[in-house]
Amino acid sequence: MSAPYILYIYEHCPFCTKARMIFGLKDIPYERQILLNDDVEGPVRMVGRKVVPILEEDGQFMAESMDIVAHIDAIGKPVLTGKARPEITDWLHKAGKPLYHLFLPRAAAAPLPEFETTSARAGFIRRKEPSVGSFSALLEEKTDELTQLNALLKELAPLIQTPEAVNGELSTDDIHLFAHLHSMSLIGGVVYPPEVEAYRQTMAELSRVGLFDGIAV
Ligand SMILES: N[C@@H](CCC(=O)N[C@@H](CS)C(=O)NCC(=O)O)C(=O)O
Repeated sequence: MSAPYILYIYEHCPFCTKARMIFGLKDIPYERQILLNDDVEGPVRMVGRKVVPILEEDGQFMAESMDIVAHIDAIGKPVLTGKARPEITDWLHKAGKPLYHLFLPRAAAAPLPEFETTSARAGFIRRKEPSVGSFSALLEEKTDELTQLNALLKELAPLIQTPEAVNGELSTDDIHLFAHLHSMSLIGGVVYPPEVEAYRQTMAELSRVGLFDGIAV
């Protein structure tokens, strides 16, 4: 019998990482369907707009990563039982800008299935470039933002309470934090303090979402 859950994603999409994580953390099987980045018709037919992640369950469709996380976590015994901490929210907020400036041009060039066709890759560049500036310029000027990110990772290290859960007990902070670290793994030259390294490796294993380390540039 096929898995009752189908998750439609792009591999680079941080919101999709969040939705994928809860299945791994709960050990619930699901089928992963990677859409082409310029497939508009598919998501529109499912949820009325071009967006991922989308969860399909019994012919019903659900969008919104954290709704999917809450929905799957509510099956049986929830695992995200810990409290969120404002320090983590603040850190995620601070890291967001340098992260996405470094991440987007690399995602646009990465060998990912959602960019398998030329039109899918070109469409991504056309839509995303205006929000951050020329991807080729960003790739050349990386030093400043890389320095910022490495400094932020030093600030993150003492906030990590255990490698299995940033606040000691799994919470939505782990979903948001690992999604950031997963995107970051596409960026070469990032220096992970030991606590952050242990956390991202452990979380990759627990959530069964592989890091991009092998294709980082
Ligand atoms: N609030 C949504 C945001 C999802 C989202 O923005 N997904 C991006 C991909 S990372 C998307 O589908 N954007 C439309 C596009 O790529 O055209 C969620 O949390 O699921």
